[in-house]
Amino acid sequence: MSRTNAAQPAPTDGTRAAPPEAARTALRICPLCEATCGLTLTIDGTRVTGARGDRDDVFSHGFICPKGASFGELDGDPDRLRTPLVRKDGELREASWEEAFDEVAARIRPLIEEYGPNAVGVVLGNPNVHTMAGALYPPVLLSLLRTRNLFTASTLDQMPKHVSSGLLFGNAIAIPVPDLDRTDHLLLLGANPFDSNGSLCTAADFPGKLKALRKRGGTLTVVDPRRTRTAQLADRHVPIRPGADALLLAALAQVLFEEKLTDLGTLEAQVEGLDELREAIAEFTPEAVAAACDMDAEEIRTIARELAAAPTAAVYGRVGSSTVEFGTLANWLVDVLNVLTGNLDRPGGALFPLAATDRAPRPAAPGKGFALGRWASRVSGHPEAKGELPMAALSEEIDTPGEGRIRAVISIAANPVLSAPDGDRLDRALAELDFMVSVDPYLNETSRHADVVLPPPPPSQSAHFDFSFNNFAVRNQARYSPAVVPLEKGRLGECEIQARLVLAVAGMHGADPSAVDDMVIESSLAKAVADPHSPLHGGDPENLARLLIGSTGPERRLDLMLRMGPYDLILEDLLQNPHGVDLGPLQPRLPQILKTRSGRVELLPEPIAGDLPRLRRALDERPGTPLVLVGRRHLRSNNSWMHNVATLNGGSNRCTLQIHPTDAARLGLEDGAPVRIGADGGELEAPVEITDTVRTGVVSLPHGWGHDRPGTRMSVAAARPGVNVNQLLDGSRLDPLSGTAVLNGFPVELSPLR
Ligand SMILES: Nc1nc2c(c(=O)[nH]1)N[C@H]1C(S)=C(S)[C@@H](COP(=O)(O)OP(=O)(O)OC[C@H]3O[C@@H](n4cnc5c(=O)[nH]c(N)nc54)[C@H](O)[C@@H]3O)O[C@H]1N2
Ligand SMILES: Nc1nc2c(c(=O)[nH]1)N[C@H]1C(S)=C(S)[C@@H](COP(=O)(O)OP(=O)(O)OC[C@H]3O[C@@H](n4cnc5c(=O)[nH]c(N)nc54)[C@H](O)[C@@H]3O)O[C@H]1N2
Ligand code: SF4
Ligand SMILES: [Mo]
Repeated sequence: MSRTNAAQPAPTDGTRAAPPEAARTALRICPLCEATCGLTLTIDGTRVTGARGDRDDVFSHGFICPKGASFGELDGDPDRLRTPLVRKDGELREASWEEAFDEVAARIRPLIEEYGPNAVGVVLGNPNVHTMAGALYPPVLLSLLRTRNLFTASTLDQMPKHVSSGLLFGNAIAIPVPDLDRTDHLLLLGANPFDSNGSLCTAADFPGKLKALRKRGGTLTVVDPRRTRTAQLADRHVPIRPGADALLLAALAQVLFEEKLTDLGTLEAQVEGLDELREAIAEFTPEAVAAACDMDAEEIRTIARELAAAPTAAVYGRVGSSTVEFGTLANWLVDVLNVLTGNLDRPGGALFPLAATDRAPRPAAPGKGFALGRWASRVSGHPEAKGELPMAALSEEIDTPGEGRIRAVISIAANPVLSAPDGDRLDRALAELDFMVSVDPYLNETSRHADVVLPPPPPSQSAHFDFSFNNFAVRNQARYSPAVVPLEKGRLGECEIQARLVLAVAGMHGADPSAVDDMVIESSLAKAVADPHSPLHGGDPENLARLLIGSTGPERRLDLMLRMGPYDLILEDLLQNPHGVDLGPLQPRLPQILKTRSGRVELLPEPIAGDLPRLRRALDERPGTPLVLVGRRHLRSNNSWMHNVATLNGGSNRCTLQIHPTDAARLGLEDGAPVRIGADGGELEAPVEITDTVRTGVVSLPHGWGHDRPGTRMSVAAARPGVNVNQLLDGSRLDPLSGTAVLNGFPVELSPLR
């Protein structure tokens, strides 16, 4: 075994890394996508010079992808900010941490005091689920600040799944994942794990698991308007018309009822609303949906029969069935099909993981259910979902005058100028704010508007634990990586940055940042000792607090969560097992996980029933324009922020408009020539890429590009900027129940450019 970081002494700066020395290796979980692979890094002094898959990792067994392999370049990117920036006389200048936090406190407190907490918009981006800081501090910030103006990447992504789980299970974070290692049949919609490495289904080497499924005689059906690398592996590829997944899924459920193929097994006693469901979807017959899906009715019947006939099966939908007009309905129907075939909560089907930092199990009991729309956005009246408002409505909440307007923004790990609809409007809106602070390693399209930029250190200098993704992993396990390189002089760890930000915003500027961790530990312990189902029940909070191990506040919080958790683990176990602790295959968790009022799975919740008429209307609608646009991901990218690494940017990772040869010929478009793309929100120009991997009637442009704005500091990205696909949207197309932006399947018009 190579020398591991865990065995090294803890230096005073709170990391467990050894001081700089000659080349060595250290283990680090990769934070670059949801697969959470264990990496073995080669480190020369304080520089990461190489990365390979850790063969002994209990979860990833050596898997690595090109992004993980570029860990060193990404970590050492010279464009990463090293010191805070504070705006003086209109210009961002380097400043000390003291100056930066003084400025935050001095600028944001008066706004809160004068206009109330809703004057502050909190914007949380995707990397918060990839850092310890992002899991541990934003919840504290939000509970102290109490703003209703929370916007996160979820409403550009998976909010439909949260809403559907909230309604079905009473628990918005209870998300079943396909049991990839054991299933006999996978029906996968709108996901391309060959390039994304999987999402809301944390599985290192997802492609390998799909190959293994087929090798053991299982079958794979992929529903995607593009013939992706995932689709190429499938036994059946269905190039559906974008946006029509909910119709297809409803028809599959209808066939199961009509042909008496439903078989709920042990779920029978745990669900309610079966008859109402049958009734509600009766008119979505294969014949009725076929034209809208652009499929044969007979093929739909076959897919339903295959699903029912498989000994075990899982239905799984992701981004392409989520960021669409009927996103919540599609996500609901995914789990409805898992229920109707008896596959929910059984091995080989779709199961609920149990993370080491989850609460210890307790007896099933009726819960409070899930409420939607407890408040609404000020301008358009969008209902909140899971405490959030649609990211697509952020700009109007800033730039529409009137009481309750957002005057300050706290942005943590977010780049909505590129990732959300109508970046130009948001760009202008952010420039109008009274105050903005960004926690971001880069000066990019969004952070360039901040008055204060607080840059976290690169991942090598940060400890890692997957508080989020272990909840969605196909196998229960726990792994912890201490920082592998000591914090560079003059830097603050991201946990400390976010803790200090919490204090500055909450009116406690200047207090010791450990006060935030102590506060959380104290209140968690008070709850735990009073909770008869907690392993800490009846203990003495002060003694328990003293027992906690860990050289930093975040480590002590992790230790506490493990102690309150289901597996009898403490931090020491993770430190002693640097390749991770395997906690076994997923197990059934119903009915314990349910928090519905009925204590059952509620198959036809009222908000869903209320949205079905909209789906019925779609049966008769035909697309007004011949072309709709969908996105795509590239293996060597990650949303908007990895285009600054030269080894990842280039080759086939390009911002081109993919179009089928038939459509290209009809429109007189030539491969490589520029084309003008027009839609609701604006116009763009991009080079044409003719390929029959997209179906006819569909074009594809990737997101995260458009790095041509002034005032950014990302030199590699700026040299190959691409265009921002989200400029085609004006922010008005949303899935109404979840507030999620429609980023896939919207109409566009093309015209050749000479
Ligand atoms: N058209 C279209 N748009 C999309 C999508 C799509 O498929 N099509 N996908 C959507 C999806 S799924 C998502 S999740 C969103 C993502 O939307 P965002 O979260 O807004 O975008 P990212 O590009 O992930 O930007 C993350 C930001 O975090 C910063 N960052 C990186 N590492 C760290 C770190 O360790 N700490 C901190 N504090 N900051 C860090 C980066 O510099 C960057 O500014 O985009 C959405 N937008
Ligand atoms: N390499 C790389 N990996 C990533 C990311 C990245 O940017 N690059 N981003 C990370 C993030 S934030 C996320 S959320 C995950 C997302 O991971 P996935 O959900 O796997 O996302 P995509 O690769 O965008 O796959 C979505 C697929 O849906 C298809 N699609 C579009 N519209 C429709 C439709 O109406 N119906 C159906 N059935 N399909 C449709 C698209 O053609 C596309 O192939 O990936 C993560 N991993
Ligand atoms: S698959 Fe994801 S987690 Fe694994 S090495 Fe690649 S980027 Fe990192
Ligand atoms: Mo995402």
